[in-house]
Amino acid sequence: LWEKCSVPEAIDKETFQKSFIRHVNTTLARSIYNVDNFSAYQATAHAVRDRLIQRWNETQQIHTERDQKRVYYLSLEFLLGRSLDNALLNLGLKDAFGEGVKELGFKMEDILGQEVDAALGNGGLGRLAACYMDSLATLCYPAWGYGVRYTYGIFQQKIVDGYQDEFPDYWLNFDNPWELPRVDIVVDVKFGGHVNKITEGDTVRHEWVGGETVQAVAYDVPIPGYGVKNCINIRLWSSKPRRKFDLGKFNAGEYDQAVQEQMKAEFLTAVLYPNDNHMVGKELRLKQQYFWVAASLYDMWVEVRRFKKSQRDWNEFPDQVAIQLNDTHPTLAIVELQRILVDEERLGWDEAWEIVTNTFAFTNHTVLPEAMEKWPVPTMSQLLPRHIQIIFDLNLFFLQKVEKFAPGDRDFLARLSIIEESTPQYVRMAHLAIVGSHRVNGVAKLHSKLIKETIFKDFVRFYGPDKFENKTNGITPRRWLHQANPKLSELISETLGHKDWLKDLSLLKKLEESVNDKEFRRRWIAVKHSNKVRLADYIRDVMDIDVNPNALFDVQVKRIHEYKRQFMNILGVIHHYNNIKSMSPEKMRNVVPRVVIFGGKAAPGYYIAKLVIKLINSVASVVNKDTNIQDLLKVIFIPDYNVSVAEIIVPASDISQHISTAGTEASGTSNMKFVLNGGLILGTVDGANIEIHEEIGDDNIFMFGHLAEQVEDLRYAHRYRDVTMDPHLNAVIKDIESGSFGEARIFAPLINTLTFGKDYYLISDDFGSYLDAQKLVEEAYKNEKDWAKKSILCTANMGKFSSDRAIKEYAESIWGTVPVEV
Ligand code: 26W
Repeated sequence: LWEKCSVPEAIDKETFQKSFIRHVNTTLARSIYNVDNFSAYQATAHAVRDRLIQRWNETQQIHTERDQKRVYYLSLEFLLGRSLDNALLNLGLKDAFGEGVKELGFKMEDILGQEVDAALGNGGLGRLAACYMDSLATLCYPAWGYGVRYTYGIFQQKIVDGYQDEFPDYWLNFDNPWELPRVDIVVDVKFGGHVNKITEGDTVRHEWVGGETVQAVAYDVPIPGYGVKNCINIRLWSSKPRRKFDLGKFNAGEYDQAVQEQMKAEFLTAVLYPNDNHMVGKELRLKQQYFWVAASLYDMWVEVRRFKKSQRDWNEFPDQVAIQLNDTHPTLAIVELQRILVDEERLGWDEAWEIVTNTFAFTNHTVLPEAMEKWPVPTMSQLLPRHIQIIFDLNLFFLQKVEKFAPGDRDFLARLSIIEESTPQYVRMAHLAIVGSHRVNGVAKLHSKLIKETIFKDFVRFYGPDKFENKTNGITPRRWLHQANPKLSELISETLGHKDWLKDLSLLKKLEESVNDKEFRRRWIAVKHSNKVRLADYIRDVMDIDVNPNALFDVQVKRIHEYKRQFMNILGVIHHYNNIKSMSPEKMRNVVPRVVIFGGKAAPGYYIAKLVIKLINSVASVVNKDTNIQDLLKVIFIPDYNVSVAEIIVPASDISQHISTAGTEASGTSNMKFVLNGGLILGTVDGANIEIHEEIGDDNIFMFGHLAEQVEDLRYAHRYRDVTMDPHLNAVIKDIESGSFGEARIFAPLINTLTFGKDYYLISDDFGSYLDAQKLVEEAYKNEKDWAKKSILCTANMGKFSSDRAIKEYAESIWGTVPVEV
């Protein structure tokens, strides 16, 4: 019966159409004569989901049978975007399903466009987690992700009068076919209460009692591998109240109070905090973190109990389980595991700690001081009274070792301490994460070097350098080339004669052999052009502005942040605009028409970042209607930048900007996406730009600006000496101040960051070389043939930046896990 009931794996058009119609009838309860695009999306999604679930089941079963060491990737963010197209491609169903819907009177494109993004993340860190899940599945590792099922993802951005406005992202409004609710998997998570110290003979144990309990309900999101049957899982936790509501109050007629507890509990996972690279110490955020971490560890515990039955020794736990901490957000997991082992399993402290530290590894994603998580001790004592005791004990034992290592060096001790001795005291989460992990890694070569020399320097001295590693980030070529750029994917596969490159990106290298093939170059250029037309259409649809697809598309899309210097970009645009305006008609003929495209969200409380958005839009509204400059310059701010918008923008870029102040961008991953799609980059000597440069060579990238090792001195000069501002920059500032782009007083706080603010991000220092680099870009673009060669060589040399390479490195040198293929 089991065999007979199984959903057919594939494949052919008719089989798909049957399941499509069945879902229209049963799942959607509609007649086949009443199917709009959205219903067609739902029916298609459910037909795919059936097959995903089958693979999911099989994978989980086999991974349980084999009982190999597993990886658990703990991330407070998974920025998945849309799932349908990705699932169709990874399962190899795209062609059959495409023909199937066409015959039924639909266009696959329209159907795909119905899906709302799963936007459970802010930016780099969340999207990295999503790419890593794709690689873990594709490479067949026994792995799970654990995260939070936010009711509201990252806010939706609208631009009103040039300003950013935020709207709630109620992504679950309609049914979500990509999750499997596990109503039977419910974990109690406790907050507050107090700790009883119980002495039994000469042993002391602690009992955490009282407090409130919130329940965590599991929702599973299947992640299919590409070209394999493996389908792994992301388990997302949603909060709900333990009791329905207070019946006593309800019966007394106090209805609102009766449901209060319920509402409070549901509030816990209601919203994703929209801050990227900036710590805001909200108590609810700490509660989210513990809630998620406690539920996840308990859930892994089910596995552990399974092997407890098999009489294995506790010391083997780290041979069975590897837990990767995606930044410091899940650091409480370290404390929670120690608590479980000591208080509940009654292991000795040192024995427990040995197990804990061998289990965890920690990835750092930023060096910005304002992004470092630290929590006030009083807040933590209230919410997690037992955990704060454990943290203080851990710190005591840790500092005793430090004291032995550097006797009498009180400053060293204070710098390393997990507790910051201020009023109030704070728990430094990064310190806790380092002390509780066996491995710490940065996300690009420069970043990993910098953390060893700056923020974690003292830890390197204490532990020695071997605990600290580099794992340069990567991106999945399945979504970021095959799916986002189907035409280029096809051209590559045809040229190489296979699709194996999608699983081994280093095979792209062979494209180099075609670089002098004129016909190949022509087709390469044609693909880029059609992607630019696709973006131009999108811009017309959402903004009602026409842009010329033959112009140079110059793109900067990413979260808006001072360190990323979108401000420098728009100041450069003003300079360029004024330059064109001053030209004679003959000179104008030499100017390459340019469309400068911006996109990205600012954290709602980040005043300066929001002003940058306003300035961009103000400049756009002046430039775009200035007929004197013909069509030589257009400025576009694309609203609500997200994963699915990125999939349209990335393949269409000629040049993209990654221009952070040296030493501030840990890695960047969109830089990799652009270059993989044959877009050149204009970048600073920062993050992964450096390694991209190493791979693709001097001729195919535009690098400029000061180096990380110069930054400290430059900042010192701004602070204590008179530094003359770059003259071009000065002229641009004067222009803004004269009201050329609207009321000058609006932008005064922004301009003050350059003058009174001491230009912390060194815009003045890099402005001259930035303009020079832009000139080189313009000159190079005039030579279509050479530009096409550069573009091809970019793609051909991006093998290193596949997330498959990154995941293999993690598996081999940190986790010690091996693949188990279904
Ligand atoms: C506590 C507030 C907060 C929230 C998010 C602090 C820090 C974060 C993230 C770690 C910020 C982030 O996304 N960092 C980015 O991580 C990417 C993936 O490694 C890198 O490519 C980016 O350079 C880095 O900014």
